[in-house]
Amino acid sequence: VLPSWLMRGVSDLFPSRNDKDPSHTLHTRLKEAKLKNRPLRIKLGIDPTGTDIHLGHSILFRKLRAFQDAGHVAVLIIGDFTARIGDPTGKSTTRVQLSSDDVKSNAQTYLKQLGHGQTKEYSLLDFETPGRLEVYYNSTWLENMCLLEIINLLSTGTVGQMLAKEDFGSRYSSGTPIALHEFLYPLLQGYDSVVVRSDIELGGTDQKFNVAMGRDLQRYYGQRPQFGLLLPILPGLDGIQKMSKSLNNTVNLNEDALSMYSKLEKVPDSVVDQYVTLLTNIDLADLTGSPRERQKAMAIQITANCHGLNAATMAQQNAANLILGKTTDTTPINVPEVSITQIQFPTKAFYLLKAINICDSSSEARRQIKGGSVRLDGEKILDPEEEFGTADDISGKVLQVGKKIFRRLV
Ligand code: TYR
Repeated sequence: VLPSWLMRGVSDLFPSRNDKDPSHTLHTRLKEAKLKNRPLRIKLGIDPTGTDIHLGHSILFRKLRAFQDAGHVAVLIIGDFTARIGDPTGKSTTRVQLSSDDVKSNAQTYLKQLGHGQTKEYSLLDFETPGRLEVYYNSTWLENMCLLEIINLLSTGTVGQMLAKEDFGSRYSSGTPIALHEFLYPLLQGYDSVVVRSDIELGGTDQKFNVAMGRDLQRYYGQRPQFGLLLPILPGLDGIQKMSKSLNNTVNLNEDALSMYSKLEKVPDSVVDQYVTLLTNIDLADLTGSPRERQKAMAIQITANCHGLNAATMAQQNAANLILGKTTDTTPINVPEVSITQIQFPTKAFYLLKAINICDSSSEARRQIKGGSVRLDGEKILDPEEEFGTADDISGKVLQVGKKIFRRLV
């Protein structure tokens, strides 16, 4: 009975029913909200530990946005304080604590990527409609918490409960140190829920423990506990491991349309349905056609979400041209890289072609250049003796020979 936009892609909703009060389901809370004309408060916290937001993160923001569009209040928590401790979830060792400056500048780039300063059509979150978004930095209340309050917080959990959390448990049994401050992380995240009076907390499936901690603490502070709405962790472009910057299998929100499209068009068939469900509003039943067509439809829609349909269609065209070997008006990506670190600069164009093994001999290289089939970032090179002064002059550019050979110089 829950709306389909709400349940789309959801892997866990808890509690589904409260034994003590069976009427207390998310359904009833939504109904009550409507009746009293009091929107629900949907919490999503993000620790600004890096600079880029990727599609994996965007699943949660899309869900948050769906709640905004349905008239609820998105409560975005920038975990500038929690980021400094680092969420121990999924980690096998204690995390390095970040400096407050790093965290502050990361937070700014996050807000920009979420669409701060843009109209709501083109941004991930609705920053525009009054009353639909509250943004908090959790250092506001966590930084100056007094010891007494911290002791209160600590008194609500037990060591056994902490060790039952999978990552702590396995570290404890394998003798990998757990620093005491790491136990504070779930409690601080839970305390955030108390401060913002959240009704629903969104998170990845790995956040169940932390979200449940929020429920306990809200109860302790005399509030109605939040619901947890958990969404899957997105597999990365390899289709196997989770999307993560450290695994180099991400698509970042700030990538250009061509780069985004070309990466997405190539994800393994096995994950296309998940991408469609979690990152678009396309109905899977409407997605007919060959696996290749389905993949393209997914890639174009996700690219369009970030860049608009025009840019996405153009990216699709450019990507196709790239494969056919035509030149594009945009710098191609996903071309094999070749190192130019061994080359002595200044160097001449014909020598470059030979040095990176595209041409077997200097004379062949000269011939190719004179014949007009060599381009650097789309621009024809016509003089074999053209000189490049330093590696910086050509580094990052794409060298093309004929219709099929592309190399990115690095
Ligand atoms: N622990 C969350 C994560 O790593 C981030 C978070 C931080 C969530 C503070 C909520 C919160 O209140 O994804």
